[in-house]
Amino acid sequence: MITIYGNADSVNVQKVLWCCEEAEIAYRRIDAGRHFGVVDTAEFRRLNPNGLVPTIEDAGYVVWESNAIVRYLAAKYSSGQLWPHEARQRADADRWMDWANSTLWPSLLPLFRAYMRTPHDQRDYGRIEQHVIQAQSTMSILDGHLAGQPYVGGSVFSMGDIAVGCAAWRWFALPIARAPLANLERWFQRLAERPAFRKIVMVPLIT
Ligand SMILES: N[C@@H](CCC(=O)N[C@@H](CS)C(=O)NCC(=O)O)C(=O)O
Repeated sequence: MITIYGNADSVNVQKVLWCCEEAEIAYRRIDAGRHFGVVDTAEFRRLNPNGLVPTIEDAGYVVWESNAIVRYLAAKYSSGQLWPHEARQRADADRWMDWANSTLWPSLLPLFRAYMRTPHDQRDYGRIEQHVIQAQSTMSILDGHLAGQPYVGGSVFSMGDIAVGCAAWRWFALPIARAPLANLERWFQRLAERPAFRKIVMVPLIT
């Protein structure tokens, strides 16, 4: 049984929870981060000096950084499935995982904050519009990639879809006007057919 520290509505924690559900890894989750606190305690900082979630413990072994956790769990518990064996197939999934953290989420976060983390009467809709344009441009990169293949890493579902899919849900769930991106929408529908995605990720966004 692994222990996952983190609040269930965090985009990064959801990657780990979704991975566990897909790979049928037994886990318990301890609320931490945001209003739950915990991350600033000395005990937690000994696990993760950054004071961030997700952080996991697997029989005394600690991992933090959501994508590193997903890679670790996929390699250990889902080798040949979530974790592609062939080096190039793995790199295909891997680079989109890094892209999710380096490019996709940073382009969605300002929009997410301006909408979900801002009270209704304080929202700046002009600024939100600018954030939507920026995010749309990033999503169109993913759309172009998905023109030639059904999943982020190639022909099968993999850890690559997990890292990207959690952010993509925010894009589709926000009540904003989006220009159509057919390949992206088809991929998202494929994810939405997965019970684990619906259970962990497709939950209402909370402020
Ligand atoms: N690069 C890190 C980012 C982790 C991160 O920023 N986590 C946020 C939640 S999504 C956090 O712990 N924030 C502090 C808090 O919630 O108190 C990862 O991918 O795990």
